Amino acid sequence: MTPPRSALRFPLEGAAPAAWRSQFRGALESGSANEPADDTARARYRAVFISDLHLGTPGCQAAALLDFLKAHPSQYLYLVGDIVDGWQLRRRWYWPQAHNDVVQKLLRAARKGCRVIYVPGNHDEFAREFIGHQFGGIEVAEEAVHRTADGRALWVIHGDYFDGVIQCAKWLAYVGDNLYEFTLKLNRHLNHLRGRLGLPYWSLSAYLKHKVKKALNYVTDFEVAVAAEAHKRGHDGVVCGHIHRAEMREINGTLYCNDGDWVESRTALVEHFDGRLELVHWVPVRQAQRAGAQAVAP
Ligand SMILES: [Mn+2]
Repeated sequence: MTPPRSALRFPLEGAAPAAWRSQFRGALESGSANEPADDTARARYRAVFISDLHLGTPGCQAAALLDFLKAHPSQYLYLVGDIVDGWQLRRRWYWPQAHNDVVQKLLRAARKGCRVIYVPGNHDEFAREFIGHQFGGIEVAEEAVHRTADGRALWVIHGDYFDGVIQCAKWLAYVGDNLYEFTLKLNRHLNHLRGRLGLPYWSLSAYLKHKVKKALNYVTDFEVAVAAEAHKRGHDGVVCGHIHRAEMREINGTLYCNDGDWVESRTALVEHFDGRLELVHWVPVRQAQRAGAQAVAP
């Protein structure tokens, strides 16, 4: 499957992008002073893969993500698409300080010698215009191949090229996106209530999507298609995101890894120095303290 290169357009036009650009420029320019001590720590992981941060939306769990990034310094950091949500920023401007902090953290990692590779997704397809370029030390690539310490070749893509709905009828994806946004809103209120009752975080939208999409066999079809394409291209495995379902398993002899998302499940894929891959489900510090440092079921 050859990804089409059409319909690449900078989606942010008008007042919002001016604000975005000035904030973003600020993020790019400031920073060399007052570097926190955590950056001088040695990398604890060989590689970290994250995707579907959806910065620029209220659903993005930026504070938790920042904690995760601080706790997982690495030699390679792959940003596997849907990092900034251009679709939603175009509709409504939303860019709190925590989202700036995440961008700062990524730029700082690149400055400190971490190789940061950004593979844009469908929500940040505006970044596909910058493929082959780099900004602040972050390389933008249409796709990448990561070689693990134990010699495996992993194809790194966002995954939206495999999504028939998005590829064939973009308007349908937009409608789905609005519904999704509503579910996330409901989810936040629900979890606010759960928090007051002392209950751990529970993802309504993850639950619904699990039920609905599983029923439609969407997830399985996606996983099988991505793994098959990776095999066809001669890779040992694939790392993708897009469907917001963290997973790591062999599919017909090819390793399929999905690093999940930072809207609902707060998940990442990490590679240890011996080449071992692991899915990390990040529990926010405050919540971990409340729940007695126990992992929360998805
Ligand atoms: Mn996506």
